[in-house]
Amino acid sequence: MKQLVFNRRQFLKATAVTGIAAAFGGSFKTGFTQGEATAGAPLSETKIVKTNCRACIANCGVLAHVKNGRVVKLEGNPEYPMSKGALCAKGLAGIQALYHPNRNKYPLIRVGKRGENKWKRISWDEALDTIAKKLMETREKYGAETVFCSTGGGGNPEFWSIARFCNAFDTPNWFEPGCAQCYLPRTLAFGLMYGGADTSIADSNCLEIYYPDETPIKTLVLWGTDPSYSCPAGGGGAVAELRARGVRTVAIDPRLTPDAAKADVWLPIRPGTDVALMLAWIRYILDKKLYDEEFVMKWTNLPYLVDINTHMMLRVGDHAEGRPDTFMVWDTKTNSAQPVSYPWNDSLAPTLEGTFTVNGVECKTGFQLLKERAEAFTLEKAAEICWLDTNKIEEAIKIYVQNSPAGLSLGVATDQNPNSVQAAMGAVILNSLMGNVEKPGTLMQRFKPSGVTPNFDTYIVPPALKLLSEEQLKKRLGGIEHKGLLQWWAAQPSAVLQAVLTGKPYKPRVWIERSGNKFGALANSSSLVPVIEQLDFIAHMYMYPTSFSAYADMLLPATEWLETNMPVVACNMLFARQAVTHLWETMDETLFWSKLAKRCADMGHENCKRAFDAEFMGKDLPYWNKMEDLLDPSCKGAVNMKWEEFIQKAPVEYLPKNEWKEYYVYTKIDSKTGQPIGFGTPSKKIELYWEGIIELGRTGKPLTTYPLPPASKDYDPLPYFMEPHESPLEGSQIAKEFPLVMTNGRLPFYHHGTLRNIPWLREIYPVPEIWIHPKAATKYGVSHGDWVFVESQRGKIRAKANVTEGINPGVVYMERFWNPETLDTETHGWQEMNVNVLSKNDAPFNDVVGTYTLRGYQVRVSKADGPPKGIWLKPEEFKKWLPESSDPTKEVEV
Ligand SMILES: Nc1nc2c(c(=O)[nH]1)N[C@H]1C(S)=C(S)[C@@H](COP(=O)(O)OP(=O)(O)OC[C@H]3O[C@@H](n4cnc5c(=O)[nH]c(N)nc54)[C@H](O)[C@@H]3O)O[C@H]1N2
Ligand SMILES: Nc1nc2c(c(=O)[nH]1)N[C@H]1C(S)=C(S)[C@@H](COP(=O)(O)OP(=O)(O)OC[C@H]3O[C@@H](n4cnc5c(=O)[nH]c(N)nc54)[C@H](O)[C@@H]3O)O[C@H]1N2
Ligand code: SF4
Ligand SMILES: [Mo]
Repeated sequence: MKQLVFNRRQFLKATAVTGIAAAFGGSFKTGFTQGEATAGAPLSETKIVKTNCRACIANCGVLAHVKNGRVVKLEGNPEYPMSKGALCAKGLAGIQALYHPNRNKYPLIRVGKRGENKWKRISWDEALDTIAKKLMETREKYGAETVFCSTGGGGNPEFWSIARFCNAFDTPNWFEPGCAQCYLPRTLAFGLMYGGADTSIADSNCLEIYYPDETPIKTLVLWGTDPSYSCPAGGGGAVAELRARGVRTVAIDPRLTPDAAKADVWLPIRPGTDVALMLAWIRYILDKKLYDEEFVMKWTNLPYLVDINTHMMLRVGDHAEGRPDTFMVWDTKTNSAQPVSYPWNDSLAPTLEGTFTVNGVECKTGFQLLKERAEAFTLEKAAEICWLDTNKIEEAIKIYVQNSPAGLSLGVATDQNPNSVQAAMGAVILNSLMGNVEKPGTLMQRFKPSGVTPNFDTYIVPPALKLLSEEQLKKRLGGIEHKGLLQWWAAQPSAVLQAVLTGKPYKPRVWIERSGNKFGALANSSSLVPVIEQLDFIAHMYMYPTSFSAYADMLLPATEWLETNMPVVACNMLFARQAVTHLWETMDETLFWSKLAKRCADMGHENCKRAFDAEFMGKDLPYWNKMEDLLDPSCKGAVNMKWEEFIQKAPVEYLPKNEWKEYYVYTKIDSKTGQPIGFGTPSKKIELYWEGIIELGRTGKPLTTYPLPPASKDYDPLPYFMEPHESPLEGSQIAKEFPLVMTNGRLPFYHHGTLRNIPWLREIYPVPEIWIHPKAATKYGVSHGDWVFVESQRGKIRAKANVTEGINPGVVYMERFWNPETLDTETHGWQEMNVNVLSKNDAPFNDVVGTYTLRGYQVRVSKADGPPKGIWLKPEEFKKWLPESSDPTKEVEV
């Protein structure tokens, strides 16, 4: 019996067949109450509930129209300062997602063989007990580290709840398909080199751009990001508005996105070569002395002297607590090395450039080292490496340097190849060299935080780091080699999968997966199958079955965003994503992890017990049994209200806008020291020569309190360029067989693996298109609209050809895709048109964080005879997925 694609009737039949004809909506306890917002509404009266979308990682404000307890219409909430009343197609699809006939409605346990897809309904009690028992047995027999968990890059923004659970259980192993492939390279570089947020618009940073009437910004460089697709309702709209007001833009992107089409200069770069281009920009700026000399001298660490043998900076003396070390500069007045006291010593005349001998040690300034690093990257060299036009590169740099204030926004593209962290370093450097930091009109800002999170600024769920023991931390798979992962407390997916296959250094055995289709989001999807075969137990929690569900032993139903409660911070305001309704027995993931930890504690697991010990956990919030337990303290901390009161009043300004939007934060005087607070780094300067990365690689500091063994080699304090492992350049063996470079990027209709089952979205974009330049199309015998095969060394899929000049001629582009309509076939929906069948999850990895290759590997394209078997193409086929009526949830508890 095939049951992955359920509708209500089939579900009833299935439960009857397996003898579990339990009363629907009977006394099953879920710990949820029906959406407070609608509970009291008289029948047939339309009520408008303010909530927030989460169909992507933005949180656009929504007005949900509810009639007879059912959501009937969604529109944008104009109060939301980022989207200003706009909603995109994904957000508007919320109703079809919520009432989808194929939702996961109740916990199900596998009956019959794995992959046979026979399921039986169980209660949440039984589900939690079964998982906890399996976890505890595995822990006892093989060690806590043999349990690993994974999550997704968006749904419930509190994805730290997985870290919390793993710390409590004492396993160091959880991962997320984004992480080192998304955001972490940037949060790490911006966090440790600068001490503030990164400049990704899609990640809801760059808060400066949402005030078009106020910002003096003149230039926006969109480097590997396409806000018009990746955050259409918020950041995309803001960028369009700025452009309409005369802000100049440069787009660095292999494909002609709407943002590239409207840019003053479009640089269709070869995927994976961004660091070479960045080094060319740096060289040009240094060579022509276009940088902001005052800022670079006084507020970055580039004038400090570096011992070229140890790569560490020279320091003198000890300093009082709270004050940075004293570094050395080369003083041109005395022609000697001199200590420079923080923040600056006006009696000195330091030089930025040069090589010197200090006490017999050869030293260079950080600036000199950066200059030398960039030396080989002339415009011509960059043009050759990146497949660009020299004049266009120069034109782009000129726009950036001649129109200040400006900002360089770095998107996810550069996170998706092994040169990831170095690109993020390049972005910090390029913003800082021009002094584009904390001024009005620039993107690197530290506006005042909301206080919504008691311990960390961006996490509501406290990660309970102290629960993971030193011994277990050392067992984190990939964690010693790639210590940047410590910033997210995560393991490296490839290392986890390898350990299952090889048993080295130990064999993981149980996988608790709480997100979307891992076959659609992880690289080299086929490599998951032999891994899964080796595992003892797999649970999967999501809103509907995905390809991954076919391989699971237990399926758990997750809430859709219209069923979720969570505070949302937007600029200087706090909004409430509130449950507008609640269907079946879906559960919020945050609650799930907390309840699972509780079960393990009840079974006697000491670490989990401590997680529930208010005295031991202190401010770190011991436990939540319902969402209010978690949300009340957050709302109290931020706006001094309980959740119940907050949802009535939201949105609330947590600070007046002018107080919140604080510029030049680094110049603020610290009352303890009487000195400017500087930047959030050990030296309080922006550390463009990233000395700290050396210590990170050797010990894990400052990201761990337990010193860890060193990585196999030191991390490099300056950005370096690494040619993609599968290179298309002359002499490359692989390019003979696979001549085209594959890359990816967002489309505005889908979020990762989600929404592929939404009828109206599939009508707009039914199948993935492969963008291919007319020259390449002719060469490989492909015409516009043809079905084609796309192959890499790792597999073969199909796609529909979109022949277009809007792509670099040597490059092809595809978006991720899987096919829910073929879930019940032998492909389980992931083998037909999923670009991650082709992508690469083996070495080389990024040294610092372990990034693998999602963009910039080699493929070939050839004509196919037609579409894959069983996929849906026509609007009437998608009708089967139109919303169905829903069972309301009873108010009960687990
Ligand atoms: N080839 C290729 N692969 C990629 C990428 C790429 O560009 N190319 N991108 C990478 C990146 S940047 C990322 S972040 C990862 C993402 O990979 P994953 O996060 O594994 O993606 P999914 O789990 O499919 O989708 C996660 C989405 O599901 C929804 N969701 C998940 N859980 C819940 C929930 O509890 N409630 C609700 N309402 N919704 C939920 C949300 O929309 C969430 O963002 O994929 C990576 N994989
Ligand atoms: N609609 C939609 N919105 C989303 C998501 C989604 O799945 N769908 N996911 C969310 C998530 S988790 C993330 S991380 C953000 C990402 O949002 P963005 O940072 O905007 O990322 P992408 O659109 O994936 O990629 C940006 C651009 O990089 C280009 N590109 C590809 N390869 C290269 C390269 O090697 N170098 C350069 N310079 N450019 C390249 C692509 O063509 C694409 O247009 O989007 C978020 N918003
Ligand atoms: S951009 Fe679209 S999907 Fe993302 S939060 Fe806004 S409306 Fe929802
Ligand atoms: Mo992401």
